[in-house]
Amino acid sequence: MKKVPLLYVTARVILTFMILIFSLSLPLNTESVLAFSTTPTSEVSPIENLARPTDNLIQAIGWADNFDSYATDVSLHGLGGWKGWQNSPAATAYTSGTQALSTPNSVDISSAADLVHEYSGYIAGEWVYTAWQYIPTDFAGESYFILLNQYDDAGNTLNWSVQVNFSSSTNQVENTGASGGTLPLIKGTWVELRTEIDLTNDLCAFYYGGQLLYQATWTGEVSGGGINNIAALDLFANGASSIYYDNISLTPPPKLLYLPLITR
Ligand SMILES: [Ca+2]
Repeated sequence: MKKVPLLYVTARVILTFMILIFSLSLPLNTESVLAFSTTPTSEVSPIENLARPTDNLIQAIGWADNFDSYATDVSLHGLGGWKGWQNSPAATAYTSGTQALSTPNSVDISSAADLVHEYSGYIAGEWVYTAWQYIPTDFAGESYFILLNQYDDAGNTLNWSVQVNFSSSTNQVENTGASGGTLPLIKGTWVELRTEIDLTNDLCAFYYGGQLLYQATWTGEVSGGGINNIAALDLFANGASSIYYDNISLTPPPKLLYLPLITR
C-alpha cells in the first residue's frame, strides 16, 4: 500500500477545514441573514451594494418593526414610516404596553385606527410578511388585516391583495377574498399571521397560527386586476375593540444551507 506523506494528509485536512468554514460563512454575507439580524427598524433597506449586477429586479432585503424603539402610548402617525390611512392623523394607532410579544410595546389597533405602512421595491421574488397578533378574550367587533399591491395617500390607485377579517360575532377568522376560507378565532394568546408571497409566480398563501387559511393569486384575490408589488400594510380596526400586533416583518423566506460534499 502506498504510504501517504504526513505533510500531504495535514494539507488535505487544513484545506477541507477551510472549505467547510468558507461554506458556513457564505450565508452570513447574503441578504438572508442581513434581513433578520438588523435591529428592527421601520426603514426599508436598499441593497444596491449587494445586488447581483444582472439582477435588477431585487431592490429590497426586508423590513421589520417591533414597536420597542418608540415610547409607550404614543401615536405612530409620522413615526417609523407609519401613518393613518390616506395620511390622516385621525386614523392613527398607538403603541401599547398592555400586551407585548417583545417588550415593552405592541401596537393597539382599535376604534378609529386604520394604520398604514408603505413599502417600495418589492416587485419580484419570494417574500414572507409576518405579523404577530393578540386578540383579547373580550374582543368585540370586526377588525381587518390588509395587504395592498397598490396604494397612495390620495386614493387614486388602490388595489387589495389580502383582506382577512377577525370577527367576534362569528368567532372566526375569514378570508374576504374570492377563494374564501375560515378558521376558528384564537384569543388570549399571541398568534402568527404569515403571508407567503411569490411575486414572480403570482401566488399568495395565508397562514393563521400555522394553519393554511387560503392560497390564491396575489394580484386577483381581493380587488382583482392588481400588480406584482407589495405596496402597503393596513391594520384596520373598523370600530372594533383592541387587537394588538407586534414583531411585524417583511423578509425573504428562510434559505436552506447546503454544505459541500467532502469526499476523499
Ligand atoms: Ca414589541
